[in-house]
Amino acid sequence: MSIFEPKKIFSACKAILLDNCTVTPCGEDAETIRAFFSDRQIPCGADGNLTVTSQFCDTRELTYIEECRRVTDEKYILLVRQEESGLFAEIRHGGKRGLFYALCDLYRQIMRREVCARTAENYPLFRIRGYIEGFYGTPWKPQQRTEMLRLLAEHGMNTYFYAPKDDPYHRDRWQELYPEKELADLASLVRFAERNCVDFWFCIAPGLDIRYSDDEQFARLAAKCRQLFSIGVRRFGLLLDDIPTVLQYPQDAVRYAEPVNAHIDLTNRLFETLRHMDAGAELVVCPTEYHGKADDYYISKLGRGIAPEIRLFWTGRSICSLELTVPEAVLFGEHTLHRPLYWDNFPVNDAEMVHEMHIGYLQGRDAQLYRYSEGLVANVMPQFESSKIPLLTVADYLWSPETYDPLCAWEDALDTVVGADADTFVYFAEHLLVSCLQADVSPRMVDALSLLRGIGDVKKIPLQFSEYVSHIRACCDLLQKRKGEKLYIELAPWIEKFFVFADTLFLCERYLTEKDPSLLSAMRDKLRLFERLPEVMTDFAFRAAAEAFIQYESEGDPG
Ligand code: LTM
Repeated sequence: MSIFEPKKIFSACKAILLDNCTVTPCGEDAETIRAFFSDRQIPCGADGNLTVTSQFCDTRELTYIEECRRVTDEKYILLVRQEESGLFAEIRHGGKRGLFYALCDLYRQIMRREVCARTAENYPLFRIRGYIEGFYGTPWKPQQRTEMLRLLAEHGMNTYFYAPKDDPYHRDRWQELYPEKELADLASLVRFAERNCVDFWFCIAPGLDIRYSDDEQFARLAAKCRQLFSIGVRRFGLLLDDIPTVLQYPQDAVRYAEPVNAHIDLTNRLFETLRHMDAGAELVVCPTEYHGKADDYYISKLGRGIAPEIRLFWTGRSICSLELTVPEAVLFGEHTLHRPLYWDNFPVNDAEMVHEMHIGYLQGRDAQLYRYSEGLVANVMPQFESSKIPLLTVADYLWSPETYDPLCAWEDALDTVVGADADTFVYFAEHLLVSCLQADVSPRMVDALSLLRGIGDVKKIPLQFSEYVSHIRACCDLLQKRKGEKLYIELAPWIEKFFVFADTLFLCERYLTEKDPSLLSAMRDKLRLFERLPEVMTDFAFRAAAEAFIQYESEGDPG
């Protein structure tokens, strides 16, 4: 269910068309309302056709989430009513974020040119909802970062972790301060995040070469954090993933004996230093053993050794986990004395996954996980445009995990990213569902191809097959037409392979009417080309069906 589906509805919805919206901001947050809509190119003025007013309500109803048993500033009630004098939206909120999300809700309705006159309450269930730029590969550009941040903030995410493995100042050259330009870019991102109610976490990864026992090196780490502190960062991540699993220097071995002791000491010292800079500073640590059963020596000891306020990242049972479950989260809590903050390695597609393109949907995360974890941040793909699709589904899950429907969320995400052509695009996208979460093939394709075996008489070409092929043809036309656009440029290698798949189907369709054996051999050539291309698609089901067809038609059914 989309984040805009309220948790409670107090009155039935009456849809009201709203063209050429001009907002008249009123009430105690009038300036915030004006800034919000002006930022999004919705005109604001005294004689608008939508009056928006708001009020902070410091009550249980608006500052407490019963399901999570926690206080929040993210809840709101949106009342929209039509009067003779025009349309009125009244927001009651439990704090800054509640107001922001109510405005996002209204903004989406304005963009659809149809507002819903009703009274409804809404709030998110996970506390930390976000994404981490934590992949190996070319980091996103500053302008891409702000674009993604705005999109996901408008879909209810409240957290962004800056952790690009290939930003040299994040990892390889962690000891060096950021040069002026890079620092200025980060500073504007920090400000942008603040304006969009997103917590910005800066991560540093010194573990490749740090001498844990060396005070001078620690001073450099502190100086680097102080530099980020100077541009407004108050939340930090200490990433100790993908580093040597043994102590590299004799001084460290003498002082700590084992890596976990060095990690505990470094984490606690950094936390203390940050808290000296600002009593509200926060720290999360990513352990070297960041996945598994949660009861191993290293993670249990690390969790118990670090201050309780420090958060602990965890990717689940595996690096890229098929499932994240409540019993595992509980076990993690029991052994580490921390609730896991999930670093979810979906949709990331770096390292051995570079030939996969994860534009599918999140699934396999328990509906009740919000009760047993600190939250979840999804690691993104280097392909920025494509990442939007799965991330929007993550946003939906994190807001309403109990009613999350992966396929509905995916449909919404495709609508948002692809637009009016989403229904056609999906014929391509459903071939890219292979990831750590699933090995699904396109059910539509499997159904269509399963009809091919032993068709014989031309008149009996199954309608379902012809229909499927015409959808694929429309989809190829779309991919061809939009090939110059950013999303399609990123997807080009997979699109090329999809064209080979499509060509094979087109040949097959022709063969069914013409029965020309040369078409079978052309199909065979296409299949060989398809096999050679490294991009991961729903290869197996397709190849198996196509090969069986060619064999049957050339030699008759061996069975
Ligand atoms: O997952 C973690 C904690 N670290 C790295 C990520 O940076 C990387 O993107 C993912 C996926 O390859 N795997 C990791 O080990």
